Amino acid sequence: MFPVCLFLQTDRQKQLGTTVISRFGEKAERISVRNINLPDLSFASRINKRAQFSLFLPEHRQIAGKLIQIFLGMRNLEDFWSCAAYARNHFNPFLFNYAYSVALLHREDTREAHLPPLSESFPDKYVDGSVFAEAREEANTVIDPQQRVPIVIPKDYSASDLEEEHKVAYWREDIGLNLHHWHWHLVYPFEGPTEIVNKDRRGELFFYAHQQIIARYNFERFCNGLQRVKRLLNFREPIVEGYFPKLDSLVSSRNWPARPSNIQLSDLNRETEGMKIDIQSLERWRDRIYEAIHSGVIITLGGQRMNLTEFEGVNTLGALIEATSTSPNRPFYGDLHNMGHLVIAFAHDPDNRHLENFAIMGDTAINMRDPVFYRWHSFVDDMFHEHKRTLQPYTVQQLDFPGIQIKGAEVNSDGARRPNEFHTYWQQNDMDLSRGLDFSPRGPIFARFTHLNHRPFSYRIQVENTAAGQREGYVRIFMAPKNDERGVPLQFRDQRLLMIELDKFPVKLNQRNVLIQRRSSESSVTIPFERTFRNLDQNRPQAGTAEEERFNFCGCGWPQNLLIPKGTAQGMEVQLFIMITDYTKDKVDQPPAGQCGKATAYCGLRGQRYPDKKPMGFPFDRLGRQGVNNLPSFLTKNMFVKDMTIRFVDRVEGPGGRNVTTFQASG
Ligand code: CUO
Repeated sequence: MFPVCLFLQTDRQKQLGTTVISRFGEKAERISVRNINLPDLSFASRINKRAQFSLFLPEHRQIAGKLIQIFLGMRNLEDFWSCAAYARNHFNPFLFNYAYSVALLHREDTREAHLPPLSESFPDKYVDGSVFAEAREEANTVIDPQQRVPIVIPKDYSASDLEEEHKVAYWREDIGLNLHHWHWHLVYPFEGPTEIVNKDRRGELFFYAHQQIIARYNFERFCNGLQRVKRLLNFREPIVEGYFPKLDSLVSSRNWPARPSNIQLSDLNRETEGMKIDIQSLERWRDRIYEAIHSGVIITLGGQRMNLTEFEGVNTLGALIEATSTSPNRPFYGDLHNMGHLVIAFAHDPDNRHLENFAIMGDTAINMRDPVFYRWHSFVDDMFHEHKRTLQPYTVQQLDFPGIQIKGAEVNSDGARRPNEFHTYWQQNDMDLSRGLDFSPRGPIFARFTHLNHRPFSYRIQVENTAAGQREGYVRIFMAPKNDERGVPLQFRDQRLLMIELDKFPVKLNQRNVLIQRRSSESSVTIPFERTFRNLDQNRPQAGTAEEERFNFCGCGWPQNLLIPKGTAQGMEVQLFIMITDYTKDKVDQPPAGQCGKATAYCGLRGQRYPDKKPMGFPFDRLGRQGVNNLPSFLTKNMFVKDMTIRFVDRVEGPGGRNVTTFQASG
């Protein structure tokens, strides 16, 4: 058993040698902490205990990187716990939580550790702030905790329909979505020991994971009658989209600031955070990166020329744009993506005259709630596409799988009368706030939230193999809207950027006619709802059992409930795209994936290489070859397109009982 939340039981003067509690609600466990000689951790106290923590702030990032290095360097588990217990008691809780979580995910001896979702430790980052006053009231009421009624969070609490952008707030504010993004950045820290920063194709995955966020967001916008998000290319133009998060903080001394509509970005000069950055610097870095893309050459720190090659180029660009500590030349190309987050996050108080904190754009745990996140990331995304547009389109030979032809495909949603329809609806679920409150209630206190969901479904794909011998195929499934904002069929050059990955898996093609069947729950993109919210499940298997092993939390993965966009009440027209490539060419030889090997598409594989040799986003990462104007003209025999609809029913399905956390597992 690994302590996930470390709570020192005794007072802080006793420091080490005391007892640590790992708390899972009622199931508290005591773990002895050894007396050890601690390394010098005083650097970590530079971040005030009550301050918000941001990975985008260079000072915070460096301190976190150092702390991670120390946690990873502890010789054995006991020493690691002892060191972590000290850090938990002495330093900023967000800093501690981040560094400890990254260490748990990367230490060999904590491979099986359970990492609780951040929504459990810090529920104030995920639910309407007004809930906590009610929670306090509930806690003070003398009733049996089992009889408590969940506090219902209204579906629309952050804005009204007067604000157009609010139409997609249900998606931006989805708890599982934000947890996925937080977890992605835990798996891929941009500062720390090189071996955990410089993972296999990390820069490329930064591009792809965020490209898919933008593609999915635009898809969702189409479902709600909105246009594609506009990239924030001009840093001096007012930002039309405002955002008022309604999040209170139980830990820090300030609540999350809002950003009014039409705010203008300004140069930052904030002594408190040691931040001095001009808009002009962002512009200079932007222009230098575009120049590198157009010339195909990067100038390294040592002054050498480095080509942006066909397959490695995107990875190098990722390190350069994000920017990670492995950027080939940070002084010259700067820290564009991270600093952009900060300049936007401080737009309401750039010189600290109001002593205000950064807004949620500065926190990877919650910044996907804010519309401006997508404007910024569309800009970042387009830089990668600009590079991809310089590459030769894939030839028919590169796309085809000779002898393999897809003859037909069908999707069946559970309980649906007709094939080829996805069905979406609202679902309610309860989350227990009690473990993350700043007081100790007796028993659980549930908040009930509403999220999008869809009926589970399955694919049936008919394949013909006319080649001699056995073949192994890699099935790639994507989906995109059929029409643009005006209802006009999308051109290939636009539709490819809206393609969202739904699944990818190997198959054996041993006979002439093969029927492939696959459930939505098997998707290589998602993790199940229960895993996103592990501790919401009261039926969680007993600790230490083999059953629990299977239930292990590996929280990086797109939330299953958002696998399918919302669609429309009339039935939105979409196109399902299926392709089979030669698995013997795409396969990466490595040991089979372990517990966390499911949601690999956006998260990669823990401790292993990305399990697909093709460029991420293939075959839609490049422009179409000559003559390809639309999806049908792009197809080779090993591809297939099926027109489908996504039908949304405006009905809320409840969790089914008071204080009972049940899951309508979505696929
Ligand atoms: Cu994930 Cu900007 O990289 O928030």
